[in-house]
Amino acid sequence: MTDIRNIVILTGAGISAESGIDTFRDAGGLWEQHKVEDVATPEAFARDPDLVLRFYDMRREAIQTKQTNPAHEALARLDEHWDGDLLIVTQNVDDLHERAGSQIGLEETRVLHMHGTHLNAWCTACDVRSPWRTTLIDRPACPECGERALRPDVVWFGEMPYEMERIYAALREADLFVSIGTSGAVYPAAGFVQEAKALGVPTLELNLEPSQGSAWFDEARHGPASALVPQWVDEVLSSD
Ligand code: BV8
Repeated sequence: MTDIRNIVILTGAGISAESGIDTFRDAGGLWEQHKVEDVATPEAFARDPDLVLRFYDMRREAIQTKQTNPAHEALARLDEHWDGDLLIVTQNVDDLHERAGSQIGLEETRVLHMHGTHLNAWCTACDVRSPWRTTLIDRPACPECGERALRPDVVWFGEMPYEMERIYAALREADLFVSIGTSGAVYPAAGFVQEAKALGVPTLELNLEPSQGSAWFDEARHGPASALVPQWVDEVLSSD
């Protein structure tokens, strides 16, 4: 681990599982309760906005009752002490990375929500994103333009994820790519390990079980994130 300066970390629902936030595919995960195509697509929002807004109101309220776990906290520690480049790309729409202390006070955030966040509302009239912690089902007015045209600020299936250029640029500069708590089922995130491999970047998977892309990783460690991530961060910081 000696000559590692720039690290890109991808996180998924598995890193927040031990905080009590449902994952997508695990038994009882969100997909069982709600078919993807019914709630997380622009078509579904056009067809039945109440169903979609209730779905996100429920999740937005739920994440605000959850706490960070040792995996989030270990990445915040790495963020604080790592003087190389570090980018935490999360597929999660919860704010547990930030609440654990990642990125506080830095000019450029080191946590990137490629699929958006529950804690913003996005106005489809004036295109402004406003911090939001309550419900959208009652069609509140946009704080900026007053229009009642707010939607969740999340990337739905068929929509382009956020900051893809910044992610690919960080992968091009990376000395290590680490994937934590993700099944590798959803693209383009699931393709980052192949991108890293093509760039000759060493890759590490930390996951409860082998993910769909497990075979692409140079090294894979399986177990709960709350154990694997603090251990890996200790290794990295002690090698620095
Ligand atoms: C797009 C926000 C065009 C909303 C989400 C190529 C091939 C096939 C299909 C496609 C393709 N390219 C695009 C597609 C279509 C589609 C897609 O991938 N479909 C899949 C279903 C086949 N992708 C898209 O539509 C994307 N947009 O392609 O736009 C484009 C793209 C690029 C360039 C040009 C144009 C948009 C996808 C984003 C959709 N929005 N979320 C919301 O949250 O409601 S996706 C959502 O699902 C999450 O954000 C995340 O990405 C995904 C869930 O996956 P995970 O986070 O991995 O969670 P999961 O439950 O699956 O797994 C949990 C893992 O954790 C498991 O492995 C488990 O073992 C592990 N685990 C559990 N507990 C623990 C643990 N690990 C450690 N410790 C524990 N305690």
